[in-house]
Amino acid sequence: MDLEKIILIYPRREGRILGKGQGSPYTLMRLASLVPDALPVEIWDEDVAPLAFERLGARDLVGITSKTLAIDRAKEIAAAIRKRGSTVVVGGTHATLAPEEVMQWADITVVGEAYHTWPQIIRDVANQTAQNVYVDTEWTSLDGVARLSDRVIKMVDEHRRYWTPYMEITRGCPRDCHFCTAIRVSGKVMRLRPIDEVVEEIERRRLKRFFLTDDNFGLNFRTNPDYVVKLFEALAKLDLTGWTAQAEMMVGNFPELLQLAHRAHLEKLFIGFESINADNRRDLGGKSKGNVAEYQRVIRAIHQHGIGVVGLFVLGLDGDTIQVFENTLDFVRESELDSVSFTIMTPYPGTELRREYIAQGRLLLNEPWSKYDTAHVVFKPAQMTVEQLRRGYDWVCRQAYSSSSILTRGVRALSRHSPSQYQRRVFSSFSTDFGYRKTVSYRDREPDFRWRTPARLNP
Ligand code: B12
Ligand code: SF4
Repeated sequence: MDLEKIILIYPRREGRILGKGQGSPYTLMRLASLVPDALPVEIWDEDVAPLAFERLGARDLVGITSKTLAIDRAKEIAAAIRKRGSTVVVGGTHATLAPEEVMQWADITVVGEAYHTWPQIIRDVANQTAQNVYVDTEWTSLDGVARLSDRVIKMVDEHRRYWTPYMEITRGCPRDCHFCTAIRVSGKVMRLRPIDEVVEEIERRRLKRFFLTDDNFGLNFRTNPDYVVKLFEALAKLDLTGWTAQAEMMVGNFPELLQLAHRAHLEKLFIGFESINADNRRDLGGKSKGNVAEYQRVIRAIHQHGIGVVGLFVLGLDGDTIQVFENTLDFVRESELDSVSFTIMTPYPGTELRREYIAQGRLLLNEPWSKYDTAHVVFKPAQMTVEQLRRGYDWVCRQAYSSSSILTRGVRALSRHSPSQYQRRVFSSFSTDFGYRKTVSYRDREPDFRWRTPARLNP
């Protein structure tokens, strides 16, 4: 069969923010770049525009990317597409973690990275020899893999249509936190993209700012310092406004690298402190130990080099009682964090955590996948009721994301820069907190959630 076109779909979640999509569809841009030049390819991002099902026919191949929280929408989209006779391929996080579920409604299910299987699928569908499942969990080298093509860069037009461009420099994480899905999607081997390819991509995409998709970029400070030095030297030469990355707190122990990072235009590090409660030590995967004095030291050490710190905290771990909410908020207020994110512990499919909850009879079995957005409780906490965790989380978010709290943190973050930098930094000083506030506000749809009404912590 001669394929007519390939469509790649990102199912709706956030919608647009002030007319633009939140972040560029980087996953789909990489996959679209693997489509042979002779075949037309399009990216349909449902957050940015409604899906044009009427344009699909029997000779089209449609790929859908999947996160757990959007999988029900992906399923609806697949059904609509199959009615038009097109072939549906589903890959990404949820397809990798729960392939047996996705196989029930997709023509083809893709497990793992598709850098090698996706081109194979295109060939097999054209030859009518496609299988139901393709698995790629070899975690092969990233050298020269899925370089963004010019036609894809032009088609996506990310500067005009999106607020945040994404970029991958390293992939994987050798730690094995029992709640983490990222390692099951990106592998446990840390892989590094060649620095000349990274620089070439930044220049060709004309990026000034970007958010790294790397799950634990900071770990490279310890495991691959030579690579990090060379990367920072190369980035320092570029005309960048600033970039952000995820890291664990031990980056605070590498002052020379932080100094170089600042020169390389690193603007903010998202640090997984995870919990201020030392009773959770066992669950924190060895990277943070609930030692708040150490957290404060690390925040100061990073700030000293002119780099901002976004603190990431998880609530509802087994050591948490209702006291954790006030204690976390107190820590956030006392620390000089630039922005904060709170998530509720979430037992994603494929994780050790989920297996534990199931074995202990603690998983709430009737919750839909859409509630796996880290802002809903989908399990029974060990030392609280479901309702207490829910209300406590609401309360922390309402306090921390009130307009005055966001303003205080944003102004403080801005004041760390020289006045000549204010104009450049004003957007990023406030955007992270507002982004998180928007994520939490999905809860607005629930009748008893109000931004301004104080919640009772102890119902
Ligand atoms: C960047 C990122 C984001 C960005 C979004 C980027 C975007 N436009 O999609 C932001 C910061 C907005 C974000 C938000 C959230 N994220 Co996020 N995010 C990531 C991260 C770090 C990297 C993803 C990425 O772009 N990787 C680079 C690209 C090139 O690789 P890839 O996406 O893995 O795609 C490859 C394969 O999966 C496969 N593939 C993917 N799709 C398809 C489709 C087809 C057809 C095929 C053939 C193959 C295929 O091929 C690709 C090439 O190898 C992942 C962690 C991870 N390692 O996956 C978490 C991750 C996906 N996020 C996660 C979560 C939980 C969230 C949030 C709920 C967090 C929160 N509390 O706000 C929100 C949800 C927002 C939403 N709308 O879905 C979880 C998902 C868990 C799950 N089971 O669904 C992950 C796995 C991290 C984690 N905590 O474990 N996220
Ligand atoms: S350190 Fe982060 S990316 Fe690595 S396994 Fe733990 S949670 Fe996952």
